[in-house]
Amino acid sequence: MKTNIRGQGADDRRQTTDDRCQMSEVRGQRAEYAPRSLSRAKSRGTLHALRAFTLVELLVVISIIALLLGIIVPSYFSIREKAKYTKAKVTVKNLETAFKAYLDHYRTWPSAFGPGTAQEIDESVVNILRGDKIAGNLDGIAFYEFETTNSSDGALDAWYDPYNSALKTYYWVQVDDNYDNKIDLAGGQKLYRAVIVWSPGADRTNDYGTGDDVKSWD
Ligand SMILES: [Ca+2]
Ligand SMILES: [Ca+2]
Repeated sequence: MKTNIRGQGADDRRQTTDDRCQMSEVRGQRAEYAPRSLSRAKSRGTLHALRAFTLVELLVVISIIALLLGIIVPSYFSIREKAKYTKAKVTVKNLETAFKAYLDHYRTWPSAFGPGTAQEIDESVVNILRGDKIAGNLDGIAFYEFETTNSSDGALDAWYDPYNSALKTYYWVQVDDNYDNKIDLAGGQKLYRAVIVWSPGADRTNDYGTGDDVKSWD
């Protein structure tokens, strides 16, 4: 009987232990649920905060991009204009050298190079300078290598717009056709040179060596 009582006591203690375990499980479940709920609440808050931050971040990024474009775009056009100026400057110098080489070889200017007034470097001049064996270059010497093989365009300058044929601008030349070692410019200025070459410049207007024209003689 005592044994039974003891056994019953042991059962009671086991039952109590089981109850504690169940309670612990419940607490554990609660403890488990509680952080999940909190986690979800936090997640919602974080998501909300994340969305708000993304919008702010987007505005900041847009502002930075606008600022950078404001710096880069003018720089790009400035660099492009400087590149065209440099190209024109090198070309007028090289063309002047080519005309001088022609004069050194033939000791005279052909009629195609103009009657002493400014003229565009057109097809007839290009054909002679590039080495066509024609009147004006019977030896067929190539004095200059032009970018284009289509001489009908003449010598298009650095500001020529290839996408707008209406904006064709050419290099210009004037030679000392009376061989007095002077070139009389349109404005009355005299230059002690055998030949000068220039580009109309960024305004695409021939200012006869003034304004923004790119000159071979300075
Ligand atoms: Ca002269
Ligand atoms: Ca000009």
